[in-house]
Order: sequence, then structure tokens, then C-alpha cells
Amino acid sequence: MECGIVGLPGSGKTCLFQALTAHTVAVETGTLNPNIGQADIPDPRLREIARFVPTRRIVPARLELVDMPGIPAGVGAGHVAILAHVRAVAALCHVIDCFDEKADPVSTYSNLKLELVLSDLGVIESSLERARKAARGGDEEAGRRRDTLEKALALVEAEQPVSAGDWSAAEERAMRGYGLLSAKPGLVVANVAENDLRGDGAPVRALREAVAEDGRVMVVLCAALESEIAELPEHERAEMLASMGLKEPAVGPLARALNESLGLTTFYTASDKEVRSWIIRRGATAPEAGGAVHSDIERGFIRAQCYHVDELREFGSEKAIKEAGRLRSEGRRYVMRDGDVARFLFNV
Ligand SMILES: Nc1nc2c(ncn2[C@@H]2O[C@H](COP(=O)(O)OP(=O)(O)O)[C@@H](O)[C@H]2O)c(=O)[nH]1
Ligand SMILES: [Mg+2]
Repeated sequence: MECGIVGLPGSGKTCLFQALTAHTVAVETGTLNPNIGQADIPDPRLREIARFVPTRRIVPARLELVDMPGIPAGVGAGHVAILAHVRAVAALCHVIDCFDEKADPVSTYSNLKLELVLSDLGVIESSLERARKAARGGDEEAGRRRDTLEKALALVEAEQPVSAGDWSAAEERAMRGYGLLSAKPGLVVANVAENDLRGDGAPVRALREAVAEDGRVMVVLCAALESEIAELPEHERAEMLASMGLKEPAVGPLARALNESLGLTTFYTASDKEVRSWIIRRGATAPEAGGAVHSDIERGFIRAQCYHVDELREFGSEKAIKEAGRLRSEGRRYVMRDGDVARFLFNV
């Protein structure tokens, strides 16, 4: 899953990117190239599983991050080079400067939203023209595309994001190829000052309200501090976090909020080799989950042996779960539950 980090220049995008990727990527600044990297998604359940299933290593799922070069204010649809990168990602993370005393987070947020809507306007208009022409030539598929684009056009002309519409699965599929920015699920990062880590200041509170009104999630963090913490050796991190009154690095809440707004869920595989978390679409079936591990598993799927993380806590070992008759044997129609630990049986 790829997440694009967007926002005004100087809002702290690159700083956040470096924090999330723990400084593992040599970043470029002042160019039109995005920085691309991966962040481990911390998950307390991994350690818990490893307590009951002795293993050689723990492998967290990862989040792909694309740190976009800034979209200068007021430039809008003109910045094709930058926006082309943004069109390819699945979700957006809007970073908003709340650390500068002169910042006005609410108006920055509404401008940013408008920017995305305006950039979609151009894409929709030109695609609509092509779809209309093809539809007149008798292409039924193009006719359906035209209807969907007309619906999207009405929204963006009213300065509404495409995501505000009611879309059928078929319409969503038809639109996916256009990479419409205002159709992407997104969350907001309030980049707060070191002296307002909980975001209790009036500007951040106002932003929280504006974001909630849109039905979106907001994560409060201080990118500069997170970046410093990420540079510390592992054993010093916990102490630093505690001294700041923080429970965990921001990548945890950020990834969880992202999974939530993208409709994703987590399952685990556990053996003496590795304990690992996997992120899949909510509603994915057992063979689809197996496919996240390896395409052969999906192809040759026989069944999945599953139990829930909570049962590990309750019974203390996989053996005890089995003896209690709680090890489930699930077939191809089984919809994975968040927190399932699965072993796949397959044959190719
Ligand atoms: N005080 C403070 N400064 C920050 C914070 N985040 C970023 N900055 C500073 O803002 C400037 C721009 O940050 P950068 O990450 O390059 O912004 P970008 O243009 O959005 O990528 C840098 O000088 C950062 O040190 C923060 O949380 N607090
Ligand atoms: Mg930057």
C-alpha cells in the first residue's frame, strides 16, 4: 500500500518521511523528485505472539511512503510533474504546519483540499471529452465512463471532493485509472510544535473540528521530534518517548489510522522461523490472504488453520489451542478476521 505525503512547502513532509523511514533513505530536497521509502509498522501484537510462539525473528508489515515535493500555494493544476507522482498512490497523508505561530491550519487545510479538487477538474474535463466522443461512436463501455465522469464533474464544479459522492463498485473501478486526487482516502497530520505535543492549542483544535466534519481522521505529531527520536539507538528511544509523555513513535498511530481509513486489516503468520504481520483488504478471504504471503498459496489453496491472537493469550500455546479444539480449519470462503493467526495448506 502506497501512501503519498502531501502539503505546502515547509510543512514538514520530508521531516516526517525521515522520521517514518528511520533515516534509511537519502532524501532529495529542492527538486521535483519524490523521496520513496518504507516504514515498518509497529504492532504490539507481534511481540505478544512471539512470547507464545518462540521464533527467530519478528517481521512487521511495511508501509510504502512517497514524500512529494511541495505543491506551491496557488499554483494548482499547473504543477503536472508533481501531481503525476501523487496520482499513482492509494492514499494521501496531508501534512499541515501547526508548529509555526503564524500558521493558520484551518485555511491551509481547506486550500489544500481545493487544490486537489481543482487539479481533478482538468483531468475529468479532458477525459470526459474523450469518453463522450467514443460513446457517440457506439462504445458502451465509454458510455458508462462518460456517465461516471459527469457525476464526478458535477461534484468538483461544486468544489466538492470526488470522495464525497456515492459511488457503486463499478463506478469506482471506472474511475480508478484516472488517479483522481480528491477521490483518494486521506488522513491529516497536524504537525505540532514541541511545546504542544497533544495539540491542545486553539489552531489545532479548530483543525481537528474541520477534519472531523469531513469524516476524516487526524493524527497529531511533531515531525521534528519524531525525526530526532528515530535517529536514537533503539534502547534510548523508549526513554526519550516516555520523557516526552509519548507511548510510541508516531508511525504506530499513523499506520493504524491509515489502515482504518483505507479499510485494511491485519493477520499474522507465526512459526519458529518468523512471526510476521500482513496487511490485507478488510473482507479478504482466506485464499486472498494467502496470496499476500505468496501467489502459490492463493493458486493452490486447500485450507487455512486459524486461531485468534486473543486465544494465544488465553491458552498460552498453539498446542493448548489445538487440544482445546479451538484450532479452526477454514475453507476458501472464509473472511479473515483482524488478529487471526493463520497457517496455509496449499498444493501447486
Ligand atoms: N519546530 C518545528 N519545525 C519543524 C517541524 N517539522 C518541520 N520543521 C521544520 O520546517 C522546515 C521544513 O521542513 P521540511 O520537512 O523540509 O518541509 P517540506 O517542504 O514539507 O518537506 C525544516 O526547517 C524543518 O526543520 C516541527 O514539527 N517543528
Ligand atoms: Mg520536502
